[in-house]
Amino acid sequence: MAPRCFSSRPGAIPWSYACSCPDINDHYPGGNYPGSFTFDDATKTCVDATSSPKCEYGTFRYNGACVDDPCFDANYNSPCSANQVCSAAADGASYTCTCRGQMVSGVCKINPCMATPCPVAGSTCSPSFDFTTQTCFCPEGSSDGSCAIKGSCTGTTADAPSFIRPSSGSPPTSTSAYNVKYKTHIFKALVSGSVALRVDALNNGWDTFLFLYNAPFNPAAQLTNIIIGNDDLAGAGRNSGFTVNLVAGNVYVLVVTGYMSTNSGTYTISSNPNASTVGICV
Ligand SMILES: [Ca+2]
Repeated sequence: MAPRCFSSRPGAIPWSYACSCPDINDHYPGGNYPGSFTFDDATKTCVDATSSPKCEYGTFRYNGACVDDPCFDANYNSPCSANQVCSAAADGASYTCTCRGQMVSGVCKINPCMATPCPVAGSTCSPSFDFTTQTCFCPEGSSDGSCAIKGSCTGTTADAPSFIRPSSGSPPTSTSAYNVKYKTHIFKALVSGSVALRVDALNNGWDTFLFLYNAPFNPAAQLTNIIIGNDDLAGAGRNSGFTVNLVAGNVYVLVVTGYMSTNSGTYTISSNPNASTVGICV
């Protein structure tokens, strides 16, 4: 292991830097290394001088000898993947990697709600299915515009991504043959009970399709968490809608899409009770 200054901070003398050594206990078995690494300015190394032999950081004592710390490679990098914690075996012969967050499709990811909590006290956080984004919901009655997505009840699918939409049903049990552009509207219900939801096309009467999911919605697992899907609401032409029982405090995702790939455009969402009462588009 090469000598190394692990972290530096401005020293008392201008243009000077003081070096410090990391704590080995974050990956030492049991988290209780019988020693302490300190920076030796003469040799520019982190050395455990509290006992014999004096092991240089990157090694640690085992049975009276210094053994290589398996949680470092030659460049002091961890052998584990991002967001994983390395734990060394007591004899330095092996190591284990543990995900600090949650495995998503075989990749260790940190819940964004843990990494970046919602900024407003009392708000609730909902991560996306793949842990790449989060949505903050304001405390009921809050008017802080930075807290929640203030989605308009109008939107467009024209510039949206596509997914293989499910078929209609309550709940739908199969996917369709159509790859269709979609837009999501995530909301936390403010009321419990029966709510009528619908979407109406605004331009050229394009053929809409509407789904409701329990959050989170995953376009690659489009039958997971699905509650209901509808093509044409009775009496509403080719517009879509349904009546569902919502539970106050639960987070839902409305997915506006079209019947087939050529069906996209602008739309408006409405509900009864009205959208602001239900918690949609607030
Ligand atoms: Ca339709």
